[in-house]
Amino acid sequence: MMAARLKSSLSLLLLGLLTLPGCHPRDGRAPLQERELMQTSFEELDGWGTDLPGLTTEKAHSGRYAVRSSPQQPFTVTYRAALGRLSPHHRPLRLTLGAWVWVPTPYDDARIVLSIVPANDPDHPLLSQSIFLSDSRPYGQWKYVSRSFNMPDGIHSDHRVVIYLWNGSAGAPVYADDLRLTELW
Ligand SMILES: [Ca+2]
Repeated sequence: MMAARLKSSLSLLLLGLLTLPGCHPRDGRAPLQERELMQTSFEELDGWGTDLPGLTTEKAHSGRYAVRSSPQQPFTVTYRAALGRLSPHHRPLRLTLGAWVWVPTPYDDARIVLSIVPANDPDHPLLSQSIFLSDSRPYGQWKYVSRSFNMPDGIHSDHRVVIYLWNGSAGAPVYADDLRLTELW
């Protein structure tokens, strides 16, 4: 009786383990996992000089600092990193960028831009796409936005990932904080 119950429990346990996500290797490979490539709350930029356009303490989702775009300061401090430094052993297939943003109204159509550019030719990006910050509610408070970007053919380790907040045609300041860039790997 006891042995039968134990056996039944073991079977259930095994069944549970087999149905857990992550226990089914895909074609012999480990399951895809999210890997963090970059995250910033902008706190660490404090004290690094005056050439940090848009860095502000007017509003923040975390800590004291965020970035702010406005008609007077349309481009904010820019993140640049070589793909080969972010993903040293492979070419990423898809990147996901998430951020907390503060947008006053649906008409303030600022955006966070993600580009992949040649190191020596930044004016000719292989990819340049945006998260449109005024497309979703709420307004006048912090909200989370994210978007995934499929990597174009032909990328290599020397290409740069470029990320910044851009004012677009917004008439009032827009804020962003707690940016996080990940890949599925
Ligand atoms: Ca912050």
